[in-house]
Amino acid sequence: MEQTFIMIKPDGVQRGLVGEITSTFEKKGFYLKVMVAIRMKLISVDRPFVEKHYEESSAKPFFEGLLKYITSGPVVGMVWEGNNVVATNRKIIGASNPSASDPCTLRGSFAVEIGRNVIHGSDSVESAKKEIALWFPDGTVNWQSSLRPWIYE
Ligand code: YYY
Ligand code: MG
Repeated sequence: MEQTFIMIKPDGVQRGLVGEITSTFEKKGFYLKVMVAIRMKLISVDRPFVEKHYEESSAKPFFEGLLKYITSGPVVGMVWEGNNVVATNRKIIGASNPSASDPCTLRGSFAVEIGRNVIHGSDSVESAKKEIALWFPDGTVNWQSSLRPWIYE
């Protein structure tokens, strides 16, 4: 099954949105593959790590501000699994700029400015693989929900 990488950014952690964001993906029918107690990373990431994570944006004018923002406090890194999870989670997250995000998306509901947009989600299956390998080099937990047949045909 397809997997995606999700990061709750420092503002999402500070503002107490970890539970609500996680719950949104759970209720949709996706599976958290990096278990909370065992391996969910509540970590502060350093500059070289964030430079790698956002290497595609390294030439952009907002890159320096982005590095400062993402290294400003703890973040939560997660891997979610499900059919079409990459594209679906991007829709649930909403447009990069919250002022253009649909109001029923996470960014549309919880964020105001592009530089404090609460959450990251991989933008393709290929970048998801790259990001999962960067964040979780030891791999993810392999488990199956017993409710799976009620959500997946
Ligand atoms: O994938 P997504 O997070 O929606 O946007 P990207 O275009 O990949 O940019 C990454 C990140 O950079 C974005 O979430 C906020 C920040 N950013 C910014 O601060 N100012 C911009 N003009 C564009 C992006
Ligand atoms: Mg992106």
